[in-house]
Amino acid sequence: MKKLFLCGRSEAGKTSLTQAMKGEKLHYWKTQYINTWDITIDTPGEAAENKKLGYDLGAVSFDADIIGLLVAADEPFNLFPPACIGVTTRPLIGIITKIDVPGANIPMVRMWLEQAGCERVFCVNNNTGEGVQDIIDYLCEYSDKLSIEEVKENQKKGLKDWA
Ligand SMILES: Nc1nc2c(ncn2[C@@H]2O[C@H](COP(=O)(O)OP(=O)(O)OP(=O)(O)O)[C@@H](O)[C@H]2O)c(=O)[nH]1
Ligand SMILES: [Mg+2]
Repeated sequence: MKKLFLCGRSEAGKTSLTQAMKGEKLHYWKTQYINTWDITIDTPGEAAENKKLGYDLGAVSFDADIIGLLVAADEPFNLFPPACIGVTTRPLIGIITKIDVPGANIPMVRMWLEQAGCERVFCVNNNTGEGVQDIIDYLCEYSDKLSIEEVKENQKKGLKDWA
């Protein structure tokens, strides 16, 4: 299973998603610094909201296999500019959290994430666990290690080298 880097503004639901993916009961825990777990790298929202702290995110993201941009379904503005994919060397996915809240605008948030370059967009409710298994399945789709022959075969088919 690939490791997922979680990036998004404070309160977007990054820590809750980590807990939901681990099958833990949700318990609020403000992220103060970057935490590396077995399945995710959980970052503080402030790092994504501050240009200078954002450089840290860029560096640490290289420790993960997949970059996840999290946006809550009721966020009033978008933190991620179009074409974020251009500065990553990893597959980029979008995760829309809080799909259960009043005022959720999933089509708008999906559009933001697609414009950022996300190859897949997942919708989750961390409280109930809805949609969480889809992310786990996606992370398991990627084989852990590829031989050079497999990489070459993927290249012949026009697939990404790491797929
Ligand atoms: N209704 C609803 N609430 C959620 C969901 N996900 C997270 N929350 C709530 O949103 C609040 C913030 O969640 P966190 O997971 O701590 O957010 P975070 O992105 O880790 O925030 P920082 O650590 O500050 O960066 C908590 O009170 C969660 O219970 C969701 O899918 N639905
Ligand atoms: Mg957190």
